[in-house]
Amino acid sequence: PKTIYLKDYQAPDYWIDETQLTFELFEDHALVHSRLALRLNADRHSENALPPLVLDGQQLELQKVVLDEQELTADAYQVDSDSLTLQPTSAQFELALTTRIEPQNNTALEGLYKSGSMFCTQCEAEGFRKITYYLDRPDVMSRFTTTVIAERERYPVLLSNGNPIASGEHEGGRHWVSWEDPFPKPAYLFALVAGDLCLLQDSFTTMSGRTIDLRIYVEPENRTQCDHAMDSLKRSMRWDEEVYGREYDLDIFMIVAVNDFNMGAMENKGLNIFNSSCVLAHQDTATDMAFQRVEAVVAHEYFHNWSGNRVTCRDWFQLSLKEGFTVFRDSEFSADMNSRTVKRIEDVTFLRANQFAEDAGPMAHPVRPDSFIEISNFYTLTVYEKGAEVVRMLHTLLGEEGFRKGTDLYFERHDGQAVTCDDFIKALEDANGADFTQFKRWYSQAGTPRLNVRSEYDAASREYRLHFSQICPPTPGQPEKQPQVIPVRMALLDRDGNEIPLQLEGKTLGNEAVVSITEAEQTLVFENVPNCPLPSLLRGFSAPVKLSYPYSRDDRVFLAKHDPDGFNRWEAAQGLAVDVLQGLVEIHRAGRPLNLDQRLVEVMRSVITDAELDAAMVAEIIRLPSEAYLIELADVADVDAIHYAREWLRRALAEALRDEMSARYQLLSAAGAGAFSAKADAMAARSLKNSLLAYLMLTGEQQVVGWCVRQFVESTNMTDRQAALVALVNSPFEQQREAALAEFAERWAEYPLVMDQWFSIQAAASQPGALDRVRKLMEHPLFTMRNPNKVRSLIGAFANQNLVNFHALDGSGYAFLADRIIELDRSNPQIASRLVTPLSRWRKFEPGRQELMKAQLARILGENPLSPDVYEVVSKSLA
Ligand code: LEU
Repeated sequence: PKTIYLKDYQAPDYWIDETQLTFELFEDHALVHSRLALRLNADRHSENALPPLVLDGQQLELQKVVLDEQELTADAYQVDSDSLTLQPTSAQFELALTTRIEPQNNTALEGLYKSGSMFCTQCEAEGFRKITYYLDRPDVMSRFTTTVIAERERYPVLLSNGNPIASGEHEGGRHWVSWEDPFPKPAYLFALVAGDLCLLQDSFTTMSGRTIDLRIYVEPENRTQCDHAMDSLKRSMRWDEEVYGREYDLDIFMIVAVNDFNMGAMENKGLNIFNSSCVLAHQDTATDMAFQRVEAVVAHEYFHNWSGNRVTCRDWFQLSLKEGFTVFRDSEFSADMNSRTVKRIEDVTFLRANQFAEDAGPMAHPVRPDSFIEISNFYTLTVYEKGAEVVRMLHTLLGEEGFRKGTDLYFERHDGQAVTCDDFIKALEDANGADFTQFKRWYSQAGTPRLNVRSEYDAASREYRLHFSQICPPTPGQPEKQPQVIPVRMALLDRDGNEIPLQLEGKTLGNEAVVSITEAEQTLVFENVPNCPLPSLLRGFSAPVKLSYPYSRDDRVFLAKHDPDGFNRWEAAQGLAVDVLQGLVEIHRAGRPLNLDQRLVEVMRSVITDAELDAAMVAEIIRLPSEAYLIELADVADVDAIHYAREWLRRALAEALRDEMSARYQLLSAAGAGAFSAKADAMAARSLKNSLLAYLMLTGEQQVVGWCVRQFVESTNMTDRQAALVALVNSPFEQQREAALAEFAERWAEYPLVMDQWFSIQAAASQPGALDRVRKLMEHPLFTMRNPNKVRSLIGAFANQNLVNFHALDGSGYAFLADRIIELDRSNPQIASRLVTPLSRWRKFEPGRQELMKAQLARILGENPLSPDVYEVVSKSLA
């Protein structure tokens, strides 16, 4: 496999101004006819020396090549496994091709494939080349017209990008529809759908008064589960007008839900295609978390219409240009729709447990990578989530208004273009007279910077000094790093928890300020500070760094109770819990008995009994840091000790706070017993109630088991029902557990997304014997390795969430995962490659486990054939 480098980027030799496609769909094959209007890229070549035309194409059967109405014989072009090459004779010409493909056999789910009985496409990043020969690169933007022809009976609905312009009947029960997309786009945004789908329809009036036809297409049985997605779409459209001034541009906007999909969803122009898990939501079948995910993903794909489609990426190294920006946009949307602080806590928790681990592992790469073998491997947490953090920092540095000026200029300047991350930054700079030269290191340097802070107070001069030092650890290919710009949102608190007005080097800054740390070592001197304060640093997680300040546990308790900033109150409580847990891990490893720090109990007690505090915040505060996060924080992680200590602490807290927890649980149960509501406060109440239930179940009291079973049986929504099931599955009450699992499976057998949950709850349950259970579940009639959601819910949940069992000392978890990766690589390399992640983290563990994990990686690497996808991740993991 070949490595591709950003530094080798060259503009294309030819442009494609027009692309006309005709698809003839049959059960055992499809014919793709294309007609391309090509033009020499005169900036790169002269008409006197026309370069050969090299079109990308894979797994295609080429049937016909016609150059300017002349059919070419086979000696006039060359075909290999990745391309079609021919020699043009003029600077402007038309090329017509016919290729034959077999969508029904496309198990990789890239290009044109079948999901159940429908045809659909997934072209990003490089799937279009599996449909027809083309310049399959994002800087080639073309106007597409598409005609789809299929049997009317089986495929009454025929969709593609843009607006429908004509339709008609053919002989033999076949029909056709033509679509025209007036906006030039790269091939990765192409989409086609053919199926027997039903429709939820609505409309939206844009800020300029245009009426947009909104459509969500799903399989008939899912028709009642689309309202939330439609509502989310309308709110997204309004939000993008209000916050970014962006109006929708076509007359119609469509979403299609498919069951077999490698990722979450895809922003194809005017025709978004979604994993059904990111569209369908009804209280009977979807949890509150699923509702929020649908809202976020619908928004994300919709926002891409501007940040991605109207302005797209020049090359795939710039992926974060559209993804980082769009994740930032969707997370701000979710923050505006729900609780801003809680959304931030969720995002930060996710980032620290997962992206930080990626940044510390063998696949660490900058937000804008320098090289890759397989671009599919770079749809990563770094490109998406860290990329969004980078945009968030720019927003923090420029402020709301300055940022908006910058994005206005960006959209105006680059509309219809394929651009780079540098162009984005340049627009922000130009609109604000800012200089982000140093800031851009966030795009080029991998790794999570550490920001160490010390303080000093001088009572005589009333000066308070904060000494900052930053260091970014080496990552593959980057042994040394330069200092980055780290915006620190902060305040200083007095002994009552009040903010002290900030005076920094002669300037008065207000009670809260954003200071930029730009040097490896830097000291800030605050003046007129009456008493030694306690700093509240990195509020709202204003930079994706690992902050360390020598807070004592008492300081953390104080901040958890008194910091006026909600995010940092949570952060202080988390920090306390991390500190307590890390202490317990050490005590357990030393073979000494564990004891409970009462300060943590008090913090928990005070929030559980605080009826004023947002219930969702309480739920966040009492949730202990995850095992994954504790592993990430450790130099060498002792998985068993971490699991033991965390479970011990959960039980100890449940016992210590039994009365408070059960009182609040019962109050919340009674209050939630009425009609279902999907409003934020109702969701918050369920979230807290269910966290409390999980704790209370650890006491092992019969009475609590009774509550749990009752909640399982009586609840009228999936959130409560599933929470009760999780609590039972993780309990020692075998009879109740098995009964609940059986009843659940029987009741929801017809609902694939609900059954995904059923699989994943069992795969993640940490009791011994989990691997046997997972193996048995693989035999379940509803399980299939062909459906990515099923693979994620069983294999993925086991390897990523069931850490004690996955890391079993005999290596059985590793061998099992390697077998699945090898098996999947033959049908779906993208999904196989994603499953490698847990094994790639071998450096985190002790030598025994390291050897076992490496042995499995080596076994995978020895497979022949091996996809470039899996090859890249495995070989880099072993390097
Ligand atoms: N662009 C998609 C997204 O919105 C990802 C794609 C690979 C399906 O995240």
